[in-house]
Amino acid sequence: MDRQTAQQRLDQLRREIERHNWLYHVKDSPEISDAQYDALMQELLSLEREFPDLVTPDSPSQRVGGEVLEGFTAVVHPSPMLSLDNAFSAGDLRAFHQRMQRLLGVDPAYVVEMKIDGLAVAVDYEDGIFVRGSTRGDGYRGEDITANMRTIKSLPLRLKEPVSIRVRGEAFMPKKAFADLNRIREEQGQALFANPRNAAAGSLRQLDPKIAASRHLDLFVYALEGAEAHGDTHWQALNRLEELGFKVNPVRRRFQDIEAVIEYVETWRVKRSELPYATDGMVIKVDDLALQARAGNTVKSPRWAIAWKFPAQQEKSRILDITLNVGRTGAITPTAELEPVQLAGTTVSRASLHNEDYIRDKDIRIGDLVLVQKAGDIIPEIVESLKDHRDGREVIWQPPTHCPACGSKSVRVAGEAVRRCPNPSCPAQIRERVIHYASRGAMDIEGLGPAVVDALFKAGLINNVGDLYSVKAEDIAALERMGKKSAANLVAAIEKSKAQPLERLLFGLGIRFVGAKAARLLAENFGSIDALMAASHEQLTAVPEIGDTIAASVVSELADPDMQHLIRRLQEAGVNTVQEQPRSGGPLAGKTFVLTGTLEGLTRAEAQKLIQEAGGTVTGSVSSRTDYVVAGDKPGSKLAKAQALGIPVLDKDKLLKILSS
Ligand code: 3BD
Repeated sequence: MDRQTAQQRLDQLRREIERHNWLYHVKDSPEISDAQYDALMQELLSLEREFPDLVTPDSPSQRVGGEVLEGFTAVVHPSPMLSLDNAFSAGDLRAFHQRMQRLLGVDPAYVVEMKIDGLAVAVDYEDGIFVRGSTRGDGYRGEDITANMRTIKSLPLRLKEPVSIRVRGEAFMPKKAFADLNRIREEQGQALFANPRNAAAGSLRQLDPKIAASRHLDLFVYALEGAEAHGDTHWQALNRLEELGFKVNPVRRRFQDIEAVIEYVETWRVKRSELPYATDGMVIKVDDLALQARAGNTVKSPRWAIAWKFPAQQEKSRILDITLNVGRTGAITPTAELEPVQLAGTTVSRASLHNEDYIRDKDIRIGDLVLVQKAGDIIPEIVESLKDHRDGREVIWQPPTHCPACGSKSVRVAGEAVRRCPNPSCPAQIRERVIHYASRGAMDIEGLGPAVVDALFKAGLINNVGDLYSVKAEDIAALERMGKKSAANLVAAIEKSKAQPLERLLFGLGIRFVGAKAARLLAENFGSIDALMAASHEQLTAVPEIGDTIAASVVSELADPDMQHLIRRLQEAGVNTVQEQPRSGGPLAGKTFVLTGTLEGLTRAEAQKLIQEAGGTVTGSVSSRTDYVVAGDKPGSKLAKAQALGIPVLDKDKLLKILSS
């Protein structure tokens, strides 16, 4: 076949395959058999093998999963992906409606949609071709997951019209795909996903798109950015999205009356378990786009929409025992060991009881029949003891006088709810500290989870965090269930963690009250661990958002000889303890910014972070050395000064544009 004929045939095949794909995965009404579909696909693949330079990104052949990525690239959202306010009762919905009436001066019509319990994503099309998929991330910045999104069969790679649009939706794993996946993982001895949402999120975070392709993900879209260009209402936008080839949830209705909305969400509370996908509520949106604009947004969420959360599912179970856990800060937490029950799709056999006051206030006893629920449908908790079911054999639990791990006398500091083990060398605390150090948000050492940490302890290969960097591959390989390969991988992962940014190390050290955010602020403001160790209480509290509690904890823990010894050992091992300078290669490298006024949907700290991550510097006052002034609502004198000096002034949209360029 000559090139030109091949090109024509390829075009034809792609259109045809995508149409059948759409018929099958979106419309749910296939016109050809699987065998016929396969034959078309085989022809496409063989032609593309013959003419590899004619392969296009929107070819259905690209859905099977392309090359393995090295990592995900960050993407800045052109306009922030806001969150949703929550309503938990009919009363909350009525209050929402009254707010709308007051704000808008009319009785607005509402669109009600299912709230899919998946992962919020955005998809971009240029001239009708799918070009990018991204996660919501923190709303301002997400990750580029184009390759994984392409594997979702209901996602159109080419729209029915050549429009350039951004669409938001929820990627999810259907219940059946989730059950199948977990069954296979169980057979293969792999960790199970707790729920379909985690499974969907985990699948979209795979660097190998072939894995994502094997996970049978799906996508419902629910928002068209710049919908005004396509009609007057959200309802029209949804229909327009359907026309363009997207999968829009058919469970959607328009109402004039809030009482009818309440009735509708109530019917779905009961019926939702029949749906083939997990939902955590319904979303109520003002239909008219002009009214939406009039209602506007808060920094966090649009005022014109609200999520009605389905109440948590509850089951009864019995407390078989109350056991103790010692955390990395020595906190001794009681846990209820439960008779296993099925709850919202998973088996629950434990629930945290938090502390002794919680147990006493709820009068929870060993042997009690209890009501268990999943908060946010993930973490199980005990709602109450069913006291009518007691037969007198229940046992009142006594708080531990000693640490269950090391036997030290436990202490309860006045004003604190928890009881603690005061011994910093307590093996249970050290275990938790190592697990925390290696965890995702901290040094992110892949393969160093609780089971491996336990094995390393048991074999005497480590006694604390500081030992990690001298563990040898051959010693690990000698452990049970650890091959040569996984030992080498683990050592490589430990080695790689040496280069982690200072903020991760600070978080990983597990200083009390220093969470990920405080760690970042400290790293940015002090620049190195040595500088931080030399910092006084006053210097610490001079950092905005660092209060007395954090400052006191940092000063006292960093002054501890064991901590100082650990930090020295980490430095000697080559662990990075200084803050990386702003990326010199960033798009804003060398540029100085000043912020003034409030930016809609973006706090000052967030704007500053985005600029710094792009290599720019943010200063407090305008001078001739300022390159740009970013002005929001109610700008101060800085704007006037910028104008006087002829310094370019950006609004929020322009800033986001530069950042995403
Ligand atoms: C759904 C925002 C608006 C466009 C903002 C009104 C918060 C997750 O099915 N509409 C839906 C669904 C989610 C939505 C909007 N409509 N925002 C919607 C949504 N039918 N799940 N979400 N999101 C999506 C979020 N995600 C993670 C963390 C915080 N917020």
